[in-house]
Amino acid sequence: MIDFKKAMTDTADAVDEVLDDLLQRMEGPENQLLEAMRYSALGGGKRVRPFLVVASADLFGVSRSRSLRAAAAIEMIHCYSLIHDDLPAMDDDKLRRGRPTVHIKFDEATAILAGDALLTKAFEVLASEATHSDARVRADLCLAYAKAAGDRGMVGGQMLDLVAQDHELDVPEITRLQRMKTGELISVSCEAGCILGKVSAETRTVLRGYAHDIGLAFQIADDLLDVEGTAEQVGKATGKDEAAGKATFVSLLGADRARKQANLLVEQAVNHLNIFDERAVLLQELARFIVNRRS
Ligand code: GRG
Repeated sequence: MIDFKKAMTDTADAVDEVLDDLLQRMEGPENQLLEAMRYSALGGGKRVRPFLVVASADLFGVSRSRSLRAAAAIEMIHCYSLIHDDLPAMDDDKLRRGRPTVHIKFDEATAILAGDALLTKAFEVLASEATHSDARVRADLCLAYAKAAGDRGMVGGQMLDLVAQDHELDVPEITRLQRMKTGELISVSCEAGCILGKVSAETRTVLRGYAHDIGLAFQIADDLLDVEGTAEQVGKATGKDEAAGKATFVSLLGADRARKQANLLVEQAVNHLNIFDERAVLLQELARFIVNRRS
């Protein structure tokens, strides 16, 4: 039987090793930048996105030496978004992954630069020959990551979120916002496995369906944790959405309906992968983990 928890831990350890290697300290006072990048990227986290990259790449027999680099790159982009999201100009958070946020541990300017450098580093890693010998694959990876992280993806979603503070959003609007802000990075994590494996458009569509459903389920679970979790459990401040009067899936649907919707999405995600038989068990387990997680 497949041990999902062990697979998660093993992948997290392997990604940490690659991140440790890619974010080497340097001589001189500018090393403060590397310390801040390392503090963020090597400071825990569930490593859901790297797991998605590795598990989807495994489906297509991609070597770990390649998939772990694409996994490290997605975690760098995710960490950059967390650093910038925690800044006083955005969410103004002091706690992340159970530790002081980067601008508290270092300072605001260093946090901005550490985020910038993690984002840039991710593309350096993707564009490097060590990630894939085929230049077309490397270009496709860069394009997909850029689209997911940029104005039509995560950053655009963050802008929508900021603008939304002035008016009430409805469920379709929240769905679109979250799809961009959180969902696109989750989707591209699965897509990376497809790009590395040079799979057919049909296979890519199957993974896209799975990623779409777990992305929304992930966000609903995050909204539920914000209402039901404690800062100690979750590793970041909770109750923030309600305090800010922010519309979320939970505020609009109520906790019970939101939970039912998340479970439905997970079952749908699991079904998408049935064509892979037992080869996709880890990805199916991850879908269930996403709604049952406590942090
Ligand atoms: C500031 C450019 C910029 C973007 C911000 C993704 C994002 C956009 C902000 C993160 C803040 C947030 C609470 C987003 C909602 C869901 C989410 C991405 C939660 C954090 O991801 P996890 O749970 O965190 O995977 P760990 O720590 O486990 O990696």
